[in-house]
Amino acid sequence: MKRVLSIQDISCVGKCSLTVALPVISAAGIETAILPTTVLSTHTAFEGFTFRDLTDDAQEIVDHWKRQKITFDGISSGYLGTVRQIELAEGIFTDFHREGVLRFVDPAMGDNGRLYAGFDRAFALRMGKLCKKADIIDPNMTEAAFMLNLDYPGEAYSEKFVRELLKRLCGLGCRTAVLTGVSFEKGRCGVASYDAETQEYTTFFREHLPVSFHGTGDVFSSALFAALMSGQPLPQAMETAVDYTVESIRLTIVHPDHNWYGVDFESAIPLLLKKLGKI
Ligand code: PXL
Repeated sequence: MKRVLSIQDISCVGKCSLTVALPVISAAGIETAILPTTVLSTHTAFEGFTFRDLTDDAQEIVDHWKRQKITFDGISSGYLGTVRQIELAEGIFTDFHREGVLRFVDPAMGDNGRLYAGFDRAFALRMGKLCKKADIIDPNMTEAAFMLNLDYPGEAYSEKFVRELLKRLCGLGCRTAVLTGVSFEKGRCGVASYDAETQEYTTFFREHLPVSFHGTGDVFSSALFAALMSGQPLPQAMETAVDYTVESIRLTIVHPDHNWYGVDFESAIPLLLKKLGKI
């Protein structure tokens, strides 16, 4: 069984970061080790959330793994709450790298043109530097713009702009960039990718559900990472992750009393397993 490491926070309530990555990647039949970098009462869209920084403990945990000669087949980072946590992730991507290890960075920092609470432009640029350590990154348009120090383009952009943005993202130092939340026509939404080695540009779109939920980026990136670790080539992994995310949203909104803070990714796991050829 493959073993991967997921580095990000635990938001105790909120359906994001580790409470998504752990069940989704495990369901895909991959052993999922975790490194919790912060424990929050909820994700940061709630008012008055608590924030316990675990960076010092996390470093001790990593040092123990090194003494035990523990290795990983894939390493993924998500929301990181401070610059020190970015440095911690950078060290892990360096020290635990071996031939064939997939290094995945989801620079989870913002959405809809705005950074999440507690982040500023300097933090976003620092996250951009972490991407140098990655084989693949999957920002949304907000995160891409902030990492590249560009104005947020809003919803009016061309395909040419997206192609150029993807090349610039690869210029951060990763081989592959996947841009999420891309839409070129009303009613369709999906992802676009660029592989700097093969120079291949790929897109995948589905119907755009007219709603917006926290945590969908984490659902997408967990499924994309799981699909790639399961051996799916990038275009197929993008399809798996988009379809799983859309199904999670669809199954959320069929319940009129659904919560506002996260999607029902749990109910969509059978579809993920089908897309991965497990059932
Ligand atoms: O879903 C990304 C995410 C992860 N972790 C925390 C967050 C968010 C988004 O708001 O606040 C703590």
